[in-house]
Amino acid sequence: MLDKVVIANRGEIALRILRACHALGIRTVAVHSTVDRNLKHVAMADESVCIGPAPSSDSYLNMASLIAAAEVTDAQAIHPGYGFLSENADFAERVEQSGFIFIGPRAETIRLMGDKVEAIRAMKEAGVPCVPGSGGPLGDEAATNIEIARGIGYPVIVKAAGGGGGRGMRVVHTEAHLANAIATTKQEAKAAFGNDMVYMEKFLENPRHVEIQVLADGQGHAIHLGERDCSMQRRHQKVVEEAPAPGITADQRAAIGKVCVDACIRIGYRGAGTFEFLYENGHFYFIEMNTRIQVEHPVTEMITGVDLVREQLMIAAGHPLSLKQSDIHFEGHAIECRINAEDPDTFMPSPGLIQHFHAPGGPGVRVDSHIYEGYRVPPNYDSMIGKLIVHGADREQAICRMRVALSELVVDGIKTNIPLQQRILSDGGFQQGGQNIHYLEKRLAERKEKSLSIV
Ligand code: MV4
Repeated sequence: MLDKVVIANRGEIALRILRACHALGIRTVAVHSTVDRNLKHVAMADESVCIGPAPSSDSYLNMASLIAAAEVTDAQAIHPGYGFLSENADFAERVEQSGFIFIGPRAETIRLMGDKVEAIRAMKEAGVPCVPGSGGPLGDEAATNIEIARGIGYPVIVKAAGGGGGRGMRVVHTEAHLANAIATTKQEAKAAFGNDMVYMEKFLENPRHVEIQVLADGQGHAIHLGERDCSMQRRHQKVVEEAPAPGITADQRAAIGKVCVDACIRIGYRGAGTFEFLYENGHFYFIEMNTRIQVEHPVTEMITGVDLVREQLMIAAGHPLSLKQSDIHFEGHAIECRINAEDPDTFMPSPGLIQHFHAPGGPGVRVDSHIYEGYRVPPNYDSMIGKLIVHGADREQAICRMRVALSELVVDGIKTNIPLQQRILSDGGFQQGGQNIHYLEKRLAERKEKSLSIV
């Protein structure tokens, strides 16, 4: 087993990784910025290293400092968590070239999935269903691009190969707007990602976001852990996630799961991974693959009983997967509410001192959070301060448990989105289940209209 791991992250996921390490008897090194010396996992880690000032560009994104932290503490491996350097192929490469284990896929795999054109090409080749599209980068010839769009049928979406997660995309409804949309998306992509390559897909108007969790050992074994529905989102930020996805049958799950597993084996995937699909009219369409542990991984853990971070550590230590597909059973329903330090109506960040904190409890209730009374949420990072996760025998029970848990949860001193989460869990459309990616934003827009109206 690994003997010492550097946790190259902060907040709740750093704490989550620390817990998985300690449960395996692995010693931990917390790295933190100057404003983060009071993080809970820093106090709990076996060792800690200050890696720089508050701006993440000078600390959590500073590759040299992170590798130096591994060197001075004589650690064996680096866990990148999510965000920051977790999907940076150059970092993974530098970590391994410095003689440490990068807890994640091979750098080459991260690089492949970072190029959305190449990722789609590889997945299509591996038999994964993709959105009808250009099947490659768009060239400069207007007539050819018009032909491609006609072949796909409007509306189409132009996406940057270097984008992902909602950055660098443009919907085109008519031929008259095509050339301009391509040119503008290229310019933006060049500025944002240093790569002006773009591609085209059929624009699906009302899909759901359904993703498949996989684990692979890079030694020829892979399994899937079912799907999550992440359609409740605002501006590409997920707000509520759940597993399983409402309405997906066991047969559908097994079929799309097998497709993902086969693709993992084909590309020699190693570690935890997520295949992102758009789901519309009973069909799955691959859009991107994430090569990191994801924020919403707990809902999968709750319905499968598998500790995904433990599995990441075991795989990184070189163990072949100990779980077979036949060991994976799906039980009940899990929901996760992201808890953010932000105004529940305006979404403005609300950092500051936590004066009172009470965590909910009871059967099937899990709190993944690093906050405590007296902790000050710094203004420098993402506003997520924790996740509330519940499990129930079915979706209805999970919703009931989440509503009770939200009512018990107290975070005083700063504004949080807890009131928004309570409204979502009480919403008829959410309770019905299976809403598409536009549902939350539509409901929020309706509410805003009503609050502005004097009648
Ligand atoms: C799409 C799409 C519709 N059709 N691609 C946004 C994030 C990035 N991962 C891909 N995204 C989309 N790609 C086609 N061909 C709609 C979206 C999209 C979306 C996807 C998932 C979750 C939320 C979303 C919100 C707006 C648009």
